[in-house]
Amino acid sequence: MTSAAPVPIWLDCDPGKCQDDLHAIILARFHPKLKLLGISAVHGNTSLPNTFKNASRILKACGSTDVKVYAGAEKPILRTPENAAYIHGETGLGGSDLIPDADESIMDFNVGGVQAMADAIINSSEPVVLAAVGPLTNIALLLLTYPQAKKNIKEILIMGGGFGLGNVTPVAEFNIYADPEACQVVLNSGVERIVMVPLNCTHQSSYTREHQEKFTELITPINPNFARMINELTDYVRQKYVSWGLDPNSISWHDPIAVSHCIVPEAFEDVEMNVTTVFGHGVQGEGQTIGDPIMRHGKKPNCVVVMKMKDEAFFKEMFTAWEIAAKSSIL
Ligand SMILES: [Ca+2]
Repeated sequence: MTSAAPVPIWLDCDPGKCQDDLHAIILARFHPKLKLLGISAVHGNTSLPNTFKNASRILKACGSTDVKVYAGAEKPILRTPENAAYIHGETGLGGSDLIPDADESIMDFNVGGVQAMADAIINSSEPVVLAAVGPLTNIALLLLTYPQAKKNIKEILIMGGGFGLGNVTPVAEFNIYADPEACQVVLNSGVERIVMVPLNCTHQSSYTREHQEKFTELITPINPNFARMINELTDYVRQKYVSWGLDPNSISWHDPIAVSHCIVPEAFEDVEMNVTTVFGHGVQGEGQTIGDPIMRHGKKPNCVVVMKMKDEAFFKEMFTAWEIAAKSSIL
């Protein structure tokens, strides 16, 4: 019996201080059910020059040289970037001296991230999963500039939003809050399938110390330096959680959880909704996502919102990718 061909995926991300983009890159690049076409970086967790470099550093550490990284938007559509505090030197990918410097041979300086994404989607022989795990600026620009790409998008898979909860304000999640206008453009785009994986879902998963012990046991014999790098980066995040007043034993790897939805959709519970974003600068609740599952006043669903997940199903796929990345790693 032959297994199905891997699904083409494009990853738009903002690798920086929370490390979850790193694991999304590992999952998208190494999971056998996916074929990563390229990565576009966007402003977000840190400045664009940093997210662009960080994506290449992660691929380099994992021994991947055949997937290119492109730079997308450095700013949100109508507002200043959220990362201003991080532009002065801090790369946003701290905690381990094993992570290599940026590799310019896998960074494309000639083609912009939005154009590269459009080319990859339009030229793909199979519809592409477009996974967005940072602010949605690049995705909005893609849909406005290259509407012909829409018909070859299998789904837009978004890590973002929160329904009744947030992580920047009581009601707004970071990726949406950083560019709510872009989110509304995406929701209005008419793309047939948009899947939103909000905090309500990702908070149901924790990378506990027990998971980390299992990681160390499994990955160290394959590649001790790779295991050490990931553990050092994880410990750095656990310290950040303490400084933010959060439980360091309950890290949520939000971004790879969203990516895993296209690998094991059966591990998630999806609800069709009409979703809108509160946009406009300085308005009450800006960046909030509002979901209407009842579709009042004749509204149509424009989004699948993922409200529940099976934690262990996600980690099974993540461990598969970690093992393959550890074997491939140059560390
Ligand atoms: Ca991210």
